[in-house]
Amino acid sequence: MKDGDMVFNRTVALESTVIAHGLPKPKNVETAMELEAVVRRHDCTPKTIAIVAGEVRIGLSSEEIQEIGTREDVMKVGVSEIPVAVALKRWAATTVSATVRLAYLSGIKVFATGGIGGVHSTKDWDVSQDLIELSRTRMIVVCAGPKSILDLRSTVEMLETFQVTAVGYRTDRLPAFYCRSTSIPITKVESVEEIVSIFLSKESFDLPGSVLVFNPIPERYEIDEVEFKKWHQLAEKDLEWSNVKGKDLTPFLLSRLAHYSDGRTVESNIELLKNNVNLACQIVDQLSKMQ
Ligand code: PSU
Ligand code: MN
Repeated sequence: MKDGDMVFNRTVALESTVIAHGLPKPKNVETAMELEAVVRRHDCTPKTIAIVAGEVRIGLSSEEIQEIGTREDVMKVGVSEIPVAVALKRWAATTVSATVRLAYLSGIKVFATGGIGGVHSTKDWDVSQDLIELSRTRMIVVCAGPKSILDLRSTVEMLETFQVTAVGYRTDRLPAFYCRSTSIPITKVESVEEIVSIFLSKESFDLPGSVLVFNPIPERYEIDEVEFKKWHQLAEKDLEWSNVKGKDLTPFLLSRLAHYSDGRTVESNIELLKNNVNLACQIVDQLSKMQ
């Protein structure tokens, strides 16, 4: 990382996997630009993180956002693959785990994303690196829950096992990405002041790991659970027939869901991202007041 990449206050980190592998073209690039614009409207600085031809970038230019959203050879990297992308001089989109680590290394404290990875419900072992990274690295991470395609109970249990401090923003039930709520209980916080207090308390005890904030999708973009289940089952059927595994699993399921829902899941995904970026900016504001 270059010296100029060191940033501290009023910065919100954004990930790039959602651009390169999570959303369909051309909505992916439009969304990435829009998220940065939302951050700027709050008088904060957006830093979309990725690896450009082997170079870690804390903050992409508009041209680079365009390129990462259109190139066909963009890797999807968690923390473990950062060195591979760098050494082999590849273009790479960073997942939650890689984004959290690189953001932390450059002094950023707040990161907004859509959904975190977690425990997949496939019969083969498939647990996202995101969970381990959240247990290791100090960051306030705003998300709309684990993706609804995951085993949600196991994901929450795993977060607990890994000592990740997780809270629900104005909800005591785990939100699950497209759905505002599930039957899984979580600790509720009422305000950004509480979120920042929890983060500062964690720091004072020298506890590593992130404060993970679950922010439910805005009501009008929520997808009905029964309807979602229908699309999800169809997507899982397609998965059975395909040979898709590992890293390609999430992008595959997301694109099948987009297909069966006629774009509804994509619209919801974009809106929950904006909603999370908004909350992240409020947290940055509060953090600068309380630090
Ligand atoms: N949730 C989405 N879209 C995404 C992701 C999550 O709705 O694109 C990405 C995030 O970058 C997350 C990653 O960190 O998927 C998790 O991938 P895996 O399950 O392969 O660890
Ligand atoms: Mn995986």
